Amino acid sequence: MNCRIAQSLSLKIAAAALVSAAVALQAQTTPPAAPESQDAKMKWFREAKFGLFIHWGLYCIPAGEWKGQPIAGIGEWIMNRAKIPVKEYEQLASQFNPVKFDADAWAQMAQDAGMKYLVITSKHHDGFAMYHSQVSKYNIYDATPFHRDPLKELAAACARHGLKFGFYYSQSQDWHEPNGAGNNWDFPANPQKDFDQYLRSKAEPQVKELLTGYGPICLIWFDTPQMMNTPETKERGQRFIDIVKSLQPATLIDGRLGTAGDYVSMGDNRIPDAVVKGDWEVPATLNHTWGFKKDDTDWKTPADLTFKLVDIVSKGGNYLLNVGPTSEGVIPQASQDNLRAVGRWLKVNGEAIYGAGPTPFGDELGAPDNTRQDKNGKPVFVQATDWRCTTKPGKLYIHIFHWPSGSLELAKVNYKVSKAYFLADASHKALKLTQKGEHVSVALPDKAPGELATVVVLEHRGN
Ligand code: H79
Repeated sequence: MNCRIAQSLSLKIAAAALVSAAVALQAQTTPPAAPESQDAKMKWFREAKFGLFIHWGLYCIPAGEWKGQPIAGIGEWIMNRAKIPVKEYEQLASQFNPVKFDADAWAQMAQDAGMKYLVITSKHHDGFAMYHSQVSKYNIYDATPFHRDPLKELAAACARHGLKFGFYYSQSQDWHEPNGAGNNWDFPANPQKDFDQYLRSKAEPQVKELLTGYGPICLIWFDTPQMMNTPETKERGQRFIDIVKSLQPATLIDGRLGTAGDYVSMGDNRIPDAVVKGDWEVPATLNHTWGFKKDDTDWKTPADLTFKLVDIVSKGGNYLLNVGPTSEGVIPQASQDNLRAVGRWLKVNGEAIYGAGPTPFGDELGAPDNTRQDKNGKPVFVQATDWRCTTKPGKLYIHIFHWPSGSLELAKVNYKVSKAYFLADASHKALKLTQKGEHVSVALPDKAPGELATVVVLEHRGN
């Protein structure tokens, strides 16, 4: 090669390398622009309605059994429930080699299920990081034969599939660290710990890693805010808020930081009885555990899952539904099948879910039974399950779960309904409709035309 050309070429390459290094550096140091308002920040979340939660960690190896004994309770708590010493639990890492893990297959499944966002455990209470952390060697890249960063692969796969990507991070409990909350079988009890030492040396720097190395993070899902949920300890939560805001101001913070986040997290598997205003989410399981347990095959049915999704949306919330992949890196087949069944329903009926608002009614949700009291002395709420209503401007979507004979009868309809049709009917053929004041009647065929739930659209004017 001509020497001058070679020289200028290598100069160009050097210049290009400098520019790309500068761009990379800029990406690291200049945070993306903050959303213009809280409404703008929440927009995708309010549209999404349905997300995939993934609990994956070392606990999927024992899968609910320790030294031949089944350990009761949720699978990811096995270290705590069986009081497994750190030195023993740590050894699971050397066995963790989930070679069947396929990030695109997981993202594809979430997409098939009609889910719009995915939230995965980057570190659960056991303290093991499921990504390549520089802060602690106790991570899937450095401490296992797998020697890959599955969260990096998943972030890329989600981007390819148009899914938003977020992290669960257990900020308070860390049973691997002497000063992390929760482990009192190897270490001193919580009040004797130097909790801020743990926060500053592990949790805070790891959250920084997660918000810099994995592209746009739609939300960060903190959990169990022990030692950071009182007025005196609020400052600890604020430090996490400051980190998130400085690195990715568009990232939402869930409701379990200990300090108010961007939305409310309901209790695990807790669906409220009535409409709740504001932004909220129900984290929920498909069986009775978050992390994989080989003996738990008590799966919720597609009909139940569809009902719960519609129920939650009709009350104004989001549904974050969990899978617990195995130690091979596979999402249990029953979980996949049941989620895909919901996805097929959503393919037809998604208009009534994504971006939909809550019911204007409320009586269809159920009523308290004043003759029976729960353990708090409150009347037991008896849920009704015949139908639910979701809304968009000019439209009521009536999701029918128990098919009535002859007609759908709705009282208290405060709108002038102009047309009724099945959402599944692309031709929008009008159903026979009569309205007398606030009473609306829609003639129905003998059998439900749809599976899982049939949606009748009522178009209206006014209000
Ligand atoms: O990540 C999932 C759970 O591991 C986590 N939140 C969801 C999203 C969670 N952490 N703590 N809790 C839920 C409450 C835990 C309650 C129990 Fe237990 C754990 C009941 C049985 C095992 C603690 C230990 C209370 C009794 C024994």
